[in-house]
Amino acid sequence: MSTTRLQPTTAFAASAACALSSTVKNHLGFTLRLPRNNSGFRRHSVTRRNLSVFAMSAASDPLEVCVKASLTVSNRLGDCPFCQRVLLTMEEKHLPYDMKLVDLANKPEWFLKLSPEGKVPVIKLEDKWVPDSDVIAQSLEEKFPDPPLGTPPEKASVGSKIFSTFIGFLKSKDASDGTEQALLNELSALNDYIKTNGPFINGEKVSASDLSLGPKLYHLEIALGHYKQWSVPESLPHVKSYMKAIFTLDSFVKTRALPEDVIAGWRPKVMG
Ligand SMILES: N[C@@H](CCC(=O)N[C@@H](CS)C(=O)NCC(=O)O)C(=O)O
Repeated sequence: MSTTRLQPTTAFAASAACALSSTVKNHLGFTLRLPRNNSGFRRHSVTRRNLSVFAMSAASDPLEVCVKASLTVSNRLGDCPFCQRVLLTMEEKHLPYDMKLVDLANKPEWFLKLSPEGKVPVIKLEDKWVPDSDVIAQSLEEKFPDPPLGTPPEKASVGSKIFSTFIGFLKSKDASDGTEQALLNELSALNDYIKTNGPFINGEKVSASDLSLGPKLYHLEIALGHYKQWSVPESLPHVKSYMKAIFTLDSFVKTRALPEDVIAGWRPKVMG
């Protein structure tokens, strides 16, 4: 098992303690569920002493997360956009984490035991291994609400068809089958949306929908550039500025895949 311990980009110890303290503040007066050894949760009535003890504990106990390993470089994060979404969420919430790199071409027994479907990402929360980036992002939001990353429901589906239309176009062998136009229609809708609501989907601040869409747009840019010599047209400047705004976040730079891995990862789909 390859394990890589990462600290969030910022001074995590202070900020995570801070984040948990304010989480706790939001709940003052209630019986709380607070982290124990990173995995279990047990109930505590709130006292000042408990707060500082458990804020420290949450700051120093990394979350365990299984992610795809690189196909091209040993002991490095690979090219799964769903894994990057989870890592981005933890980075933006200043949560420390331990990455367990999984070779998906040769899944080890220990991994299949905790992820019977054989998929990444999976994360250990309250002593249970939780799969699926949608579920994981939601769970992290509930357990670590500060800083809040939720996207309002009416904005949550912005850009949600881009990934499937990108894959359709990438796999297409017929230039006139409409797959390029289908992708352009979705990107155009995003362009209009960002023009009036940007720079991010929820306005000034990055939110959960950006952390889901950003890695997919990264794959789109690299894979279509490589396999189809295609790029987002100049006529969609707000998509371009949106991509730049996400791709230059410290959290994104820290968790992005190597372009070579993105290219290698899509090869079977393009060739198949
Ligand atoms: N809906 C899942 C999709 C996860 C997924 O498909 N992960 C891929 C890697 S990008 C995987 O683990 N595939 C299994 C395999 O390649 O054998 C999520 O959002 O987490």
